[in-house]
Amino acid sequence: MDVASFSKEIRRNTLRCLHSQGSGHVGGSLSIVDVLAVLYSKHMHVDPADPKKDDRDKLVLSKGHAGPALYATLAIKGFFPVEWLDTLNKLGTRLPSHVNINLTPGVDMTAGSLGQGLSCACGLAVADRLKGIDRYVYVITGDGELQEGQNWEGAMFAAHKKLDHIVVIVDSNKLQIDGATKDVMNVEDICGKFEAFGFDAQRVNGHDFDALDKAIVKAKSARNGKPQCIVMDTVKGKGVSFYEAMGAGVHSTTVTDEQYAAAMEELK
Ligand SMILES: Cc1ncc(C[n+]2csc(CCOP(=O)(O)OP(=O)(O)O)c2C)c(N)n1
Repeated sequence: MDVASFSKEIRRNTLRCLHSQGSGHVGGSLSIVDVLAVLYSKHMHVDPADPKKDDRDKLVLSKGHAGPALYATLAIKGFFPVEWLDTLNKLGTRLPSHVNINLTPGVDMTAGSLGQGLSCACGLAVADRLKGIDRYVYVITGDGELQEGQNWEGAMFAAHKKLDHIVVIVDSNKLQIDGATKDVMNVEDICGKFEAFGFDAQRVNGHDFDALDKAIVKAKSARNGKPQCIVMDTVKGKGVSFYEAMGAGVHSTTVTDEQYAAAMEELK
């Protein structure tokens, strides 16, 4: 499957997953679909048949509320049956709305309380160094999430420890729960901030597969003692016209039978 088809399948299955619950974090799930498609088709060294493989690359989905997009990706890759997508947040499910390392094959870190993912990645990366394991640790954060101070403690630590196998990917969809990130508490200049903390930083269109791929290749090949940051310009609700048009309201919204049918029509 090419990246564009993979991405479309992830979008369709993300909405399938959210539709099973009737509502959920639609906007921030859809905005990271394209980077998940690029990561899991070209970069993540993982084995669906052996999710805990020692030398696998790890992904910390710090914006853990976007679990449905990761679940869709992992299901398509074969980490678990796609039917699990119909159980989001139901009693006894393996797919809670926010990601949990103990429940879902392929999920490498629990998240949901925002702002902690980079710190978790630092712990994973230091452990790799102690154990002599060579891998990449990717972290996906939201732009609103960067308002949490713990991110910057993590950034300082990653740079100090020269954790150059950490790649932080910021989903800059410009919206959080309550409105535009620039109005709630401006986090720009994101690249400049990470650079000031000792990272290399790049900014790309988060829906351009080639640009994403090139940025990830560049980040992986740097290995210059600096942790890496990729800021993606994205659209919240990307891929479905009526979700894209909703503004901040798309953060957590409904996926009714009618909306699901209309979205599937757009994503044919
Ligand atoms: C510590 C913490 N505070 C508040 C929340 C509730 N919350 C969930 S998502 C969200 C908005 C996050 O905005 P952003 O990081 O921009 O996410 P995205 O737009 O990519 O979904 C908030 C405040 C939370 N999960 N954790």
